[in-house]
Amino acid sequence: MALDLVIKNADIQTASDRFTADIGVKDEVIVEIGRDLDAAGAKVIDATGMRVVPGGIDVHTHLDMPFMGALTADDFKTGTEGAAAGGTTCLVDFAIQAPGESLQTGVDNWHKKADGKSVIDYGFHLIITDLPESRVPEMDAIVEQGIPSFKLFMAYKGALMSEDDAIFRAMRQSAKNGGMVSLHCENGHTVELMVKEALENGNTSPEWHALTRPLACEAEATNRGIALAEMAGSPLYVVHLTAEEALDAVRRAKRKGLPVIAETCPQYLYLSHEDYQREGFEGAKFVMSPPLRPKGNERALWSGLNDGTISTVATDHCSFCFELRDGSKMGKVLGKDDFSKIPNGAPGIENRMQLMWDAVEKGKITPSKFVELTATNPAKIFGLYGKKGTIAIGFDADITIIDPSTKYTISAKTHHMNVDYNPYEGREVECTIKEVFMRGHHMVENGKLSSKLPKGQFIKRAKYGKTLDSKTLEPALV
Ligand code: DUC
Ligand code: ZN
Ligand code: ZN
Repeated sequence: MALDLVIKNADIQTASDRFTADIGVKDEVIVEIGRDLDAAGAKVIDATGMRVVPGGIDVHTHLDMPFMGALTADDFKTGTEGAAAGGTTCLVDFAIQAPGESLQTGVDNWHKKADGKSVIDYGFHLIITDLPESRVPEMDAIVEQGIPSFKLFMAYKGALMSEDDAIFRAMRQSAKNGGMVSLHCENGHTVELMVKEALENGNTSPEWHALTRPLACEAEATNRGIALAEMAGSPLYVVHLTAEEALDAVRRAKRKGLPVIAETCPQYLYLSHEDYQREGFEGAKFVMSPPLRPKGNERALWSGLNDGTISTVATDHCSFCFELRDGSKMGKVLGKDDFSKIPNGAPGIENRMQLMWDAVEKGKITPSKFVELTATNPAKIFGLYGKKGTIAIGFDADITIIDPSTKYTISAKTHHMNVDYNPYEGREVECTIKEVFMRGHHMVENGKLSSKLPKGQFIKRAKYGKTLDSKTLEPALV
């Protein structure tokens, strides 16, 4: 068979194996893996000295999202260009049902935002903000459209927050229709109260964002969310887990055999509460929810990654510029005199793979764990496996080639995201993203984002516990 692309001498790393072979690609799919493949007429990349891993899958992004009176700086074009530059070839973004709106309207709006703009393949979760009993059956149609995951917020009272009864309804319906509920676990009632008191006492600086959302605020909500899912008999995905006490709750649930899955993000592994104490208003760059945690907490998260309590590393990419841009209301400076008005969120879509491979180089995780966390588990948990999530015959040719011998310094001056700062500014990582292919399309060439980028496709994902080729997954895998 005449191949379109051959990656020669690839030191291939999957979640379970490492071996050296050539990878042959035809019509966007991996069709051969073996020694000395016939490359006549094909584009040839020699990967000698590199590490070859599955393209990253980021299952937690917020692109083109209106929030807290602002709009994220990255839309589906700039956000996915950043993703591609950083070795991520597929993402699952959060569509939003606004209060009073049907679930379908939320999904339709997100298709309009992404269609024709995304340069990598994508799927959606749906954020539910308004779920009276009468609306519950609408969830079934969303699952059937290949959107089998929903997110509900236990925080952001008066905006995104759902009460326990709505969460419980969503979980019970998911248990029936093959969907899964994700939860943002923070107690929105205590946050509201503590924020009000802080402001009344004249405490307005960014650090107070974290002081009003302590570790126990997340742990309480995580425990409650797990109990609700247990009552509903449904799986639960805990997004952006940060607190050691919340991790303990997930560990206990897993020990009981409950299908509770946890995600964390690089910011909670690499940054800390001390970043809120930077000079002037700089701390605003790190205002996100849950907040960054005191130094030392990250040790528990690394343990959680290594012992399997945490299954995925996603970004929660939610980029707001620091300064106001072109008179628009995008900036963190909206909260200059009141931390509660700082748009919550930080960029990271471009840096996840580098930061996590840096952890491989520093011995914090193994190369197979890297693949598991950044691609294989996300694919399995969110119904992409069979098409995405590993390097194997029949899978999309989503391939990232990492150069572990060249260091890279992260900076807003060189990143591709449309945001005027980078929370990891100046950090050196022990690798560069050298080549990236998405369905065989060459997106990063010798470390540079290509000027000819492909169109990403919406991926209809499989239901919870299934793969796209209709196989059933072992619950133990996640
Ligand atoms: N947390 C953020 O920091 N931003 C968006 C939503 C969220 O949960
Ligand atoms: Zn969240
Ligand atoms: Zn989020």
